[in-house]
Amino acid sequence: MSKAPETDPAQDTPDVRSPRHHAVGLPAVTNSLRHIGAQTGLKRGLPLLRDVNQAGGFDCPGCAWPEPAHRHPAEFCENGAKALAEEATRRRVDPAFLSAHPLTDLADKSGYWLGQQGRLTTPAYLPEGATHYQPVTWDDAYALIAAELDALDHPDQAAFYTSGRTSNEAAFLYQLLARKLGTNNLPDCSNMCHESSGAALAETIGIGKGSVTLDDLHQADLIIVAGQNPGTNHPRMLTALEKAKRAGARIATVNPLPEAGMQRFKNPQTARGLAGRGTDLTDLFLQIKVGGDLALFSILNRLVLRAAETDPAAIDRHFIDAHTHGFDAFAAHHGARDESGDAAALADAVERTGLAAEEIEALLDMVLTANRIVVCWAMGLTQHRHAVPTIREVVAFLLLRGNIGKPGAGVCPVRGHSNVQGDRTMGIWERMPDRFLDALGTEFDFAPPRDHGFDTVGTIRAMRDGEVKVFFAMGGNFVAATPDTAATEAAMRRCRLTVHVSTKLNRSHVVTGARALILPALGRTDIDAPGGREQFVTVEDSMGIVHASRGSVPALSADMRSEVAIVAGLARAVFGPDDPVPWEEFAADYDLIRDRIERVVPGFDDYNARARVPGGFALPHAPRDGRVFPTATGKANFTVNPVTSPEAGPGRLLLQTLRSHDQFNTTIYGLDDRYRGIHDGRRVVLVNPEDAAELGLADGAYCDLVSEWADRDRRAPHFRIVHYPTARGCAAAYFPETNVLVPLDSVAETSNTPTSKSIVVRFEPDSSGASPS
Ligand SMILES: Nc1nc2c(c(=O)[nH]1)N[C@H]1C(S)=C(S)[C@@H](COP(=O)(O)OP(=O)(O)OC[C@H]3O[C@@H](n4cnc5c(=O)[nH]c(N)nc54)[C@H](O)[C@@H]3O)O[C@H]1N2
Ligand SMILES: Nc1nc2c(c(=O)[nH]1)N[C@H]1C(S)=C(S)[C@@H](COP(=O)(O)OP(=O)(O)OC[C@H]3O[C@@H](n4cnc5c(=O)[nH]c(N)nc54)[C@H](O)[C@@H]3O)O[C@H]1N2
Ligand code: SF4
Ligand SMILES: [Mo]
Repeated sequence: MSKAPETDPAQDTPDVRSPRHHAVGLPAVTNSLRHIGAQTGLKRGLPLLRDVNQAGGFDCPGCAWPEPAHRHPAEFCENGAKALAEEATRRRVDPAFLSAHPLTDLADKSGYWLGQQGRLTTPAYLPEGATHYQPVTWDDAYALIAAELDALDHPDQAAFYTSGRTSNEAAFLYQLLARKLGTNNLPDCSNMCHESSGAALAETIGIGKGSVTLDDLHQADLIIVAGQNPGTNHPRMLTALEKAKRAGARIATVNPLPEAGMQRFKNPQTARGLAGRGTDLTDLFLQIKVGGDLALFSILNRLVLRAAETDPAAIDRHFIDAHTHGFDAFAAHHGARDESGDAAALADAVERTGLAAEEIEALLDMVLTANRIVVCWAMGLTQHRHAVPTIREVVAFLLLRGNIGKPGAGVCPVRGHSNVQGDRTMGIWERMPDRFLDALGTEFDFAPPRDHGFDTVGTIRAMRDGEVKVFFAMGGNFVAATPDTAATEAAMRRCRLTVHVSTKLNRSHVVTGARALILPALGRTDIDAPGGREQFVTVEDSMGIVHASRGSVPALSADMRSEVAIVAGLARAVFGPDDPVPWEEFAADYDLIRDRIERVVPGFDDYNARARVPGGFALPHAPRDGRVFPTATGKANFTVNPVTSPEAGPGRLLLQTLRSHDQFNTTIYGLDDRYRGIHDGRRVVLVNPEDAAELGLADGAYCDLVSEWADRDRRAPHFRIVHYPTARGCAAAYFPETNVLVPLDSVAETSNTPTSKSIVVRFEPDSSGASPS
């Protein structure tokens, strides 16, 4: 019997040391250079490091953190360098590789191994029943897809997934292709990521994006970082936090884990950071129980309201009266003055958060003395059943003291992929509003479909049920990133055709429909010069700044195409020679695409001119720019969010699935998680020593993780137990190895985001038979 990919021997025996208490410093610099050296060599590596995140250069393909206006010559982090090395590698997956590796071999390899084989350099086709992918011409590939789409009973039997690296230009054409075909089935990675933020923000402030700029962060009095690990996932955010700190800000960190990056930052751009002690970032660390944030912000709001009874300045009454709706119901929900009620609410919050009452009061003191507050968050808040109410309560917290639409204050959901926010702006969403569809239809003279399409979880269910038969992915690694791995892989296998536009080999290429295609795309780092004329693309960062990105290094093969060219070529094959959309012209000159975007999407006036301004331009944001709230009520909405939190039950822990320092989502760069002291392996589960003692889990022992859900149990074998200072009652392990534990039907209310941060698990003896003796 073949070995399952999860039991890759390289991942079997992790070595565990003490966690670190500071981040970055010299090791980050040497690690960056090591990755670049190993993958790209100096000839490709040096131009990359020179150009990344510089005006005139290319946007880092890593996370969505923005660039400062005044750039340092080295404006990147260790994980940006790893992302560059991974993408710009000289290693290649070519026809020889594909003919040497039958699919059964590839299906047996770990995601790490697959990614390490190099860039995809040639279009590849897996005919029905074939044992190997084989080279195919671009025209044949397009014709195959067009024929399968044409054979569907209805366009809604196709789904078009997007991952967040796709440029604005490619994303705009891609959604046009799907909608002209007749479907809104445009699931994206955002459905698993910040969808909860988008849902909560759209309802409360009228726009699903963050309201702060880098300057706001620098000017804040108090920054609360909740459910986010910037030291690993947005490393240059530490520079912004350091700057804020030096200007007098205080920082409160809310996290079940004491993440090194939020403790002390050694800025590699300064001598102080490289050789000295660095900067202490966190003033108050609240080690919250997984899922306790709604309880925390709820009690905080109650206490702020209570403070306002004796000191009216505790809330911004003028802002509340002028700009908000629903305050009375909100205040009533948090109760009138009543000492026993307040005590009971506080006791309940202590129970649900695992925090001491004094810690909550310490945060309250910081809040009441701060005029400008920013709350930053990421997946620790969005991937829970009650994620949307949690974020609504965060918004209410900011509204109470007028902390939206003034300098130094606001909401800061920190986005993941480098253009995930831009993709949404371009229409990658299964539920785009009518005003967008109207403008798109007018511009391209067709009637876009109006029924909402499938999101990510909806797409998996539809594939499972035979309703979606053609799955097309613009980037990403759908089967590895989505929940319920076994169910999702089975669903994918039911498709008639699966197509992936990709840069690197991954698990989704080897778990296929009856037929499959891999289409090799150029990435951010690659020079894109169709017909010899160099083109640039644009992206939008987490703070709504749109700017240009131009590749730096020659593509590894002439057979790779830009995402724009791929969409345009496919669209021509699908819609035929008479289709009036000038697909070929778009593919030759991206300015022509930007002209169309300007006419369809608000905020892009003078797009081509402003995209050429170094540093780009800011999209309008009504709440930030003028305290205008385009909600249903025309005001910012207070909401009523009954307190709830997940319960594990006796003998169980709440498992959160998170990222190591050596990965970008499903892309594994290496097997270390340096800051947490984990080396040479990924199958670890972090457990509080006191919980471990109660549950009889010895440090270093191996176990199975078993998740419990209404339909059945799910098992992930062979995890090394690591005693670790996480909050009581909680555990942590890396995704994607643990996605097998996340039930497809365990999703957030409203946003339908998988609850990847609160999975009830029990521990059983290791069933893999692979435990080292
Ligand atoms: N190097 C690197 N960079 C990345 C990525 C990557 O994989 N690698 N991924 C990118 C993407 S797509 C995204 S979305 C972002 C993700 O960025 P993050 O959200 O920082 O990513 P996670 O590793 O999922 O970390 C979640 C953090 O929330 C904490 N947490 C978990 N549950 C709770 C909770 O209930 N409450 C609170 N308060 N905290 C909790 C965890 O302990 C952890 O510190 O990063 C982006 N950047
Ligand atoms: N359990 C659990 N599951 C999670 C999460 C979690 O915290 N826990 N996080 C969720 C989150 S926040 C997200 S965003 C999703 C991520 O889900 P995805 O976006 O689907 O996954 P990625 O791993 O980012 O995709 C990596 C692949 O994208 C391709 N790629 C990279 N760059 C490019 C490019 O420029 N163009 C093209 N065409 N392809 C490219 C490569 O082939 C690579 O293998 O995962 C989610 N899944
Ligand atoms: S912070 Fe994010 S965008 Fe910036 S260099 Fe690092 S990975 Fe790239
Ligand atoms: Mo994400």
